Amino acid sequence: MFEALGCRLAAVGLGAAGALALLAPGAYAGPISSEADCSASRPLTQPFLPWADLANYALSPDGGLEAGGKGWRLSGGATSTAGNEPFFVGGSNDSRSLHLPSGSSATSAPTCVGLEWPTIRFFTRSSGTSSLSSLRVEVLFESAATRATQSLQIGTATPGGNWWPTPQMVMLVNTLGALSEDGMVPVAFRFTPVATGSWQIDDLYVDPWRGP
Ligand SMILES: [Ca+2]
Repeated sequence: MFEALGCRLAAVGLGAAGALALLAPGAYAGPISSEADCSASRPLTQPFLPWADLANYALSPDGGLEAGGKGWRLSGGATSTAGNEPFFVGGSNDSRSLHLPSGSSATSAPTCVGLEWPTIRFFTRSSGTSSLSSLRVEVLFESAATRATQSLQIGTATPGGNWWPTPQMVMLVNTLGALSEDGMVPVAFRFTPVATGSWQIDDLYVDPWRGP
């Protein structure tokens, strides 16, 4: 079964790479790629081990908002706020998270992903939501041809009053790394509340797909 699933995922990945290649051929050159440091060292931890997720993850740049949202682009009232997710997976002294009121949007500091960096995972909680509410999650990347920023929705977080990790979200854009010289694609992640309610997110991690 796992072999079949693996083949299917590989087929999906290659299909996505082919489709996305039409959007972003060649080298990257735009605001996301100019701010992303693809050579930065990224220590690996297992932040989701308490939820039976054995994968190693790297924290996205200021993914825990402990630097006040350094490198993030915040609009519509999104702001770094006091209060950490209660599991303190990033460190026992962590004290901040990201507040996203209805009508706001936040784009993470740029980072780099490649074929071996397929998913992201983070923590959320929400309040004042309705059955129509959700948090839209997109990956942003650039077309070398036009330098325009492209977006692709990669997941949706569902409302919940208590802090909890999201499911892993497969970004697909990482497959474009196969087309670049260093194997990496500069990306950023955008979070947007849909319908009523406000959200908090914390500890945005990227999975480098390496075993524990
Ligand atoms: Ca934090």
